[in-house]
Amino acid sequence: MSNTEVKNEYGADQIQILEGLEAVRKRPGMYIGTTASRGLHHLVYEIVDNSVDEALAGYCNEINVIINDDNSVTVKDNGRGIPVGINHKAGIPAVEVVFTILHAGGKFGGGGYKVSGGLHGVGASVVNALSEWLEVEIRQGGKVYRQRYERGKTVYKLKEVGECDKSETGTKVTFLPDKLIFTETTIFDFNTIKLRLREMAFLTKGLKITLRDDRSEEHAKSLVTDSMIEEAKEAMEGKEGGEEQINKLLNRAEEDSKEEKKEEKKEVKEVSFCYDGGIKEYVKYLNKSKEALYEDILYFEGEKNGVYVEVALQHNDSYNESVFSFVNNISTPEGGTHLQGFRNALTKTFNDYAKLNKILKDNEPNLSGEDIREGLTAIVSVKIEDPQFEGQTKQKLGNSEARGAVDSIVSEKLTIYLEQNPTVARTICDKSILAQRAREAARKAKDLTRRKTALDIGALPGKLADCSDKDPKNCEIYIVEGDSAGGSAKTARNRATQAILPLRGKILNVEKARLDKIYGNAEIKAMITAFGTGIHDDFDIEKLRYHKIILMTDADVDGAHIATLLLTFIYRFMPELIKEGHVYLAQPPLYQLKKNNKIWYAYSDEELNKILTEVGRDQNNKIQRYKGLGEMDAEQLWDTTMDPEHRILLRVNMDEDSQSELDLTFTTLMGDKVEPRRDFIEENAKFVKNLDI
Ligand code: TSJ
Repeated sequence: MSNTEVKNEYGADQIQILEGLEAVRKRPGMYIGTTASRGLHHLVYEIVDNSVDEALAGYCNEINVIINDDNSVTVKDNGRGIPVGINHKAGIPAVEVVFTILHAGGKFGGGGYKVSGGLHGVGASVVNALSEWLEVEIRQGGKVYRQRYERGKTVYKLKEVGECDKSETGTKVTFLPDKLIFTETTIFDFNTIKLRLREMAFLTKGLKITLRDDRSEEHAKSLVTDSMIEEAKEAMEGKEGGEEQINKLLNRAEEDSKEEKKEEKKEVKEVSFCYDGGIKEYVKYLNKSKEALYEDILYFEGEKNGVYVEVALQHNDSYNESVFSFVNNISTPEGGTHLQGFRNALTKTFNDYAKLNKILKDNEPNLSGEDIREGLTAIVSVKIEDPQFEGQTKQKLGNSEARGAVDSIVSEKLTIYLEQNPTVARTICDKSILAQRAREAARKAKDLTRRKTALDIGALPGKLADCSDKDPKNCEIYIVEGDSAGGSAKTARNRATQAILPLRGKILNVEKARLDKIYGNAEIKAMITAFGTGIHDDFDIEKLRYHKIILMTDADVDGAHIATLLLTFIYRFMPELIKEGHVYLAQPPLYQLKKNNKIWYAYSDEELNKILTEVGRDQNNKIQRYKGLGEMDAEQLWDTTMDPEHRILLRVNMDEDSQSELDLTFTTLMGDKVEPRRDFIEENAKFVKNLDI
């Protein structure tokens, strides 16, 4: 059936519907934030959220996600199936409403949900609008129904295509993201989707989520073909902004043809997650590379004023707080009222307990929230009917009823728990009191650094060779391992824009040290004062003195370890520097090859082999293996690693979508336990090589 016929049948209403989805295609950013890789992945989460809602409503316990060979994605659940009956308001089947009317989604189902997930309220219709095509198949009442849409427009009416067992119900959606919209990439990343699905599974106890990658190697890479371009030109004929989009596509096609299609060995890619313990297992997972202070994982749940609250927590022997909060299964990295309620409850309940049981004397100062949260791993998850998201990135919960609900449920149940488990209670109180003392000592040490920074220039560390340019945008600072390499770097540098800060030996592992020790550490103090931003609450990115912070360490295992220690420090104390893309890793070469007075540098064994093949493997080749930066003279260091014209810098990235995973990365790499670290390094060999977080 053609679109004209649809219009005739449903009249003015339908025209408005089509315009609605056109708006999504015109300004996709308004609906999914970005049309880069992140927005692309949001399409998948958006569809999966609908199935998770069905699971939360109690009608679905299995979701399968498949990345197909043509780069389309299939999401299938065993729920009730989207209703196929006519929705009387719209005059079309409810399922068609879901896919063609903006902001419809799950609320159309009649019974409806108490809780609607959905990324910031964006629905299935948005995914439909931004897909080249989308097909939905529903099993309900012994029948199989199907409907197809292209770029948001109905291709044929919902039709019955077969029969099935009555007990077999569910929804299957397959969609192909539109290359005209996602001009940067339409290639899904298995790992990115995997992390989100694991999080979903942790947050929805008992739900089994499977992810499978059915792509052949060739298709796992983005390849724009001639036929795609032809098709795109046709579709964009005469459209506003069409030319620009076509050009982007052409550029991508060019990039594709340039890039060699590397042969990667492909293993079977299927993962499955199911956690009957839900967030309790999440906390266990996050603490797997740490020493827990007690065996129990505390778990409280309850409902109050329409807010369903779930909290799981356990302390470990580290000094970091790893608390992650969620609303309707959506991560809230900026926290909000639910997190405030949790913190209030924790502080109040532990102080009451400590005073009542004389662990803390009446005349002693209260434990601060930070003291109690030292070494705490926790998940705070609330489900609420009408979540209000606030803040710059809409990642902060605003509903005030959530504060009270979490506060009272946690206070009440934690009080009972502490009464019944005095040993655990005592352990946490003792740890908090130690934290309180350390914090007091740290405050004194920190005041010292702070007073010095107020004096600014005069306070800069003695070892720092600063640059003369005072505009941070032009400036970079090299953090260099070892005095001798530091010396070479000082000679080699461009004095106008490049500052050098040499560090001596291994730097302090901040995962394993209390604040007083951290603030007392000379290398850390030097970095804090040189960067100029301050840390934690005092952090101010406007005060950053260099827009590039470049970590330059030896290209060996020790060097990689030092780089990781430095990154850990920056991640824990000034994460914004990483988020804003100010942190880089220098890439010194591994080899120098000399032949007939010509010099080549190789940054990997592979590259060395390539050069050798090109220049010939003669006897008179002189190959020097650099064991450390110190073996290079100033000129070599400049040529290979510091000259902005020739050097390679790796920018350190941070995947904001998966905060808890990143936290785990650092604790695993820097923690005490050897087993999880070895597993991690084996699983993530790439990370250790590139240190790309
Ligand atoms: F929305 C969607 F298209 F993106 C989508 C929805 C995608 C996928 C893969 C699944 C779903 C979905 C929707 N799974 N299950 C449901 N359930 C309903 O829509 C539903 C079923 C029955 C009733 C009822 O009250 O009887 C209500 C609803 C909302």
